[in-house]
Amino acid sequence: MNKKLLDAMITQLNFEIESAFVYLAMKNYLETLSLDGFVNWFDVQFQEEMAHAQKFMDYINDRGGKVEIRGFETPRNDFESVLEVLETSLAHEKEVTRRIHNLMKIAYEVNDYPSISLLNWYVDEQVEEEDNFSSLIDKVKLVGGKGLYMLDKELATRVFVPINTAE
Ligand code: OFO
Repeated sequence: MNKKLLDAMITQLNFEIESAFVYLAMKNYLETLSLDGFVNWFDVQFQEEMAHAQKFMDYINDRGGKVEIRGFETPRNDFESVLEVLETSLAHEKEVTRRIHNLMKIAYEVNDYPSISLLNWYVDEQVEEEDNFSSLIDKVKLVGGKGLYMLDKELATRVFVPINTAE
């Protein structure tokens, strides 16, 4: 694999792991509010991010590259409200999207067609990731404080679906 593309992909897989820990910290903040549905939803989000990282790792290994696990920033552990958690999440996903698009740009520069094919999956996934959080923000704004309990029940039903069967 092209060295620049491989390095950018390794950076991205580490950012996916960092994303997992961003959501794990949020999950533990939500535990303090006893919002079990939100806790479940963010736990699934944590698992999804680890699966995103794993998908990159499997691909790099398949292409004969060497994965490196790097350090990352301590995630934010305290928030003012559920809404702030969700707005921070949406901003985070927009940053992930920007990075995935940049990765795709490099894959095109070096004409790496298998990587372009792989990255198409992530481009589509990011549309869903941003939509998930913006819909949740709309719902929380709509129901306000009292309706949060009902929304919390709805979020308790989210289950983690492994990537291969989700495709
Ligand atoms: Fe991996 O998509 Fe969210 O961060």
